[in-house]
Amino acid sequence: MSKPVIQVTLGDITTVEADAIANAANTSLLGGGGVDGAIHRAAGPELLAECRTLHGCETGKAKITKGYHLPAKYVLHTPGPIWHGGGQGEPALLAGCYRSCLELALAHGCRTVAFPSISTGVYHFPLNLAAPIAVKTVRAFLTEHPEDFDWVRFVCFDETSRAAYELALADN
Ligand code: AR6
Repeated sequence: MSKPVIQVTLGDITTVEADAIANAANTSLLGGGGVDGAIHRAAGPELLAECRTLHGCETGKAKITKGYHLPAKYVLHTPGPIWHGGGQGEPALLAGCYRSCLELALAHGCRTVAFPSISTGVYHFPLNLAAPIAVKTVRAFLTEHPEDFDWVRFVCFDETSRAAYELALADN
């Protein structure tokens, strides 16, 4: 088996054919704006119905649901940290999001996983700090589990994000 690869693309994560896509959720897991809203719209109302059974999720952790009308089989819902200046454990919490999602993906036999840029939208985590944390955490997890994944992809919604993740991938 060849080594799993980390990719960066520009696009809409709701169209990605992966075993699992991550959702930058909030702790209620009951939907919202941004990528969360887009995922719920594309998945259909069954997604919210399943989310209601989960009773929320802590920041930095993740919970899994089916993907319903999405091309992805599963959704990994993870509430990222809201940026408060960096002194409230935000970096460790953000790393926890990526790790928790990959742990769940592994437990469910998902070999292909796509992530949006967690916390860098309305939660205002600085992109230049978030991208290296994301890349480093994913890379460390894949190194620990070299046989279990084919690819992990960062699906960026704008060119600025794509450039930040490309840079982080090249630097790390
Ligand atoms: N595909 C990929 N990325 C997307 C898409 C999409 N379809 N739509 C937006 N993005 P945000 P957060 C990008 O605000 O900062 C919600 O209301 C977006 O451009 O979605 O973690 C939740 O319910 C940005 O780069 O997530 C929470 O309350 C990135 O996704 C809160 O927002 C994350 O932006 C979470 O805030």
